[in-house]
Amino acid sequence: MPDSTEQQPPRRVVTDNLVSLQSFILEEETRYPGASGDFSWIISAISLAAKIIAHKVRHVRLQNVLGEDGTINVQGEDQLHMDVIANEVIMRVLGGRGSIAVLGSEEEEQPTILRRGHEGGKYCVLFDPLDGSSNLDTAVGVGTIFTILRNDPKIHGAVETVCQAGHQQVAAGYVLYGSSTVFVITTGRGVHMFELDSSIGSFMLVQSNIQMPASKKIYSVNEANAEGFPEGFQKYLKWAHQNGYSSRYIGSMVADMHRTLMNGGVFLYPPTKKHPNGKLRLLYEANPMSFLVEQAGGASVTAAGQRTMDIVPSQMHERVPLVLGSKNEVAAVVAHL
Ligand code: AHM
Ligand code: MG
Repeated sequence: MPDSTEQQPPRRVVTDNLVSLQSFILEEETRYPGASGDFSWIISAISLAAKIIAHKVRHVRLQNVLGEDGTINVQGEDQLHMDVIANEVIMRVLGGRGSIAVLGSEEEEQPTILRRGHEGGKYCVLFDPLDGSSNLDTAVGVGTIFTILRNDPKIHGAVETVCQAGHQQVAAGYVLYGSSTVFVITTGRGVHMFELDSSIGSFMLVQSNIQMPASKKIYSVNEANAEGFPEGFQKYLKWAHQNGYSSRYIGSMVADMHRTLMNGGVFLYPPTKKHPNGKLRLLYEANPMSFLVEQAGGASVTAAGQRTMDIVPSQMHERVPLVLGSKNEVAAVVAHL
């Protein structure tokens, strides 16, 4: 037995621990007694898919995967090679995870049922495989957006299963393939950011509990559509012009939202002549971003001023006009609507 009076070496306190996405999620799961580890398997699959897509995105020219695929998706949009590749990668990686019941993608008309009823499957995953892909030919940042929902085995249809209000999300996040590749996630306990260290193949924690500034005089909108915006949005823009606001618009939602999350401001996609319900899809674009923004202290509403995450969807690909970002900036838009 060591003598307890013996002098111990000084205890070292490490405050700048290196934490991978994998270990962060495993740690999160230990907070839920009886957790099976299924959830961390799904996040680990998404991170694997993200690494494969990040590699492809970085080499689109060398691998000759720029340009159109010659196919059209359910939204009537021309699919690019990279849309199809990113979708296939996520489908193949997530398809092997036993805890997933249903997968839904922007690129596919119907949700894919992996297992039902007695076959199990606790979760559904919905995603936009490569948001902003039309920017790839100019090497602008693009991203993958995802949301994880619970599967209710009592609901029979796959579409009905995934048509859940945003406040029911279990987790949501995005991966931005920009000048660096970052993975931003919330499980309802803050927003955390990981950066891909490709030399070791891991996403490493670089910022936890991200909080966005409550105010920042920046709006992000495709202002070329302004004539078709409802009057309230036009009034807001006029007010912003008169009040010293700056404009930033990349045209790639993940990149625009990442800047908004980190620096503050407001991102808008109002109804336009071409898209009377806005362009962005509720289930796999608006809801995940809204969950992240609310967790970071911001707000997200529709053109009618309703909380985005309270909308009960009726279709997997439905669109919603969107206003989200810093709390006070969203309030300033709403005041004009
Ligand atoms: P996508 O999912 O087909 O790539 O379209 C969504 C993208 C968003 O990334 C971006 O915010 C928006 O379209 C830009 O639209 P617009 O060119 O009308 O401004
Ligand atoms: Mg998209």
